Amino acid sequence: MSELAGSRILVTGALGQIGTDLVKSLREIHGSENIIASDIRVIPNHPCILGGPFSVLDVLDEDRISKIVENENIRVIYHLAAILSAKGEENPELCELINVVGTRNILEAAKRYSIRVFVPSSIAVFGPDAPKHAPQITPLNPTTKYGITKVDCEIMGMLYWKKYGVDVRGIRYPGLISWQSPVSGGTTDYAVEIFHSAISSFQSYECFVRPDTKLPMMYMDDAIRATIALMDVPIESLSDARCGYNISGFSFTAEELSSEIKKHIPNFICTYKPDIRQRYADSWPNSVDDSVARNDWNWSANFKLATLVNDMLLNLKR
Ligand code: NAD
Ligand code: AKB
Repeated sequence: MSELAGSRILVTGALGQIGTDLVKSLREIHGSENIIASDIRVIPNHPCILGGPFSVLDVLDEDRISKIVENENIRVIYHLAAILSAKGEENPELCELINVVGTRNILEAAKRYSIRVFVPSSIAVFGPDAPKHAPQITPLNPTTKYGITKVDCEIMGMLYWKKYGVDVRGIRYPGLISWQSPVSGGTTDYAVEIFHSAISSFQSYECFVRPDTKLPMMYMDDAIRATIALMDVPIESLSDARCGYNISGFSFTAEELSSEIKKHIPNFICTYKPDIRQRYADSWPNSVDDSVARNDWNWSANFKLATLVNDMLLNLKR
């Protein structure tokens, strides 16, 4: 049985891409009533709101965080509220505020109430000087504001663990591909948008990165499995990578993705018009080495490009 069985769990930023899938899985495992979904916005009829308890929560509001934690007897937080890379470069001050101050507020609550916390990191922690197959340990010199906030949060997480014993855990997610919610504000969004365009009546997509752009990617099913597994693993298994484990799904170029979709939708046409997001993508690695996660908590991905494309198209068409 899960070590966290019966725990009351808070998810911040729950109406976003990851939260939509994570809340559903957590409710299946722990019971709907034990998972408090929260977000700064309300989307009527969103599955996280219809499927169980939901609270409006701005992670910049420390008092409200405390109130929810106390009232709901929260033992675990999945802290997903953030501003992603593309939106973060448009508004770096907001990115720093939400990502860094929001995370500090959550870590402070975790310290005060002895809560286990998941704080996601990203492949955006790597900069152009990191090896293109990024190891777990390498200099982290990101050139995006978003990447800098993610490095800050990994460092802050380690500080709260080492100084205060707060059980902080995190994963450097690759670009995530999913069908249950729309995406916006990220650089890897093209790998999701392309599917929506392919099944539309236009059967065409104008991709905002070059065809040879190759990034680490992962299907959401694998990402959710990794997240829940990491949060459940006994604390002794975790190493100093605990706040930012590399995990690898697979890597493909934009052109390889388009070709795979074409196998299912022969009339599909992808054209390429790189914009500013190309620069962010170029600063990130092509793939990551996840041997530390494999070793510490037996991580391994299930989905490959062909199975992902098949599953995405099946679910979106439905
Ligand atoms: P998302 O943008 O889809 O969702 C983020 C959510 O946070 C949104 O619903 C938004 O309303 C909410 N939010 C924004 N400001 C808030 C505030 N002040 N208070 C409360 N909620 C607020 O993001 P996501 O893709 O679900 O990402 C979740 C986490 O995972 C982020 O930390 C992100 O950096 C990380 N991550 C995501 C990916 C990916 O491909 N999706 C990859 C790497 C890392
Ligand atoms: C983004 O593109 O900003 C995210 C990420 C890789 O962190 N998907």
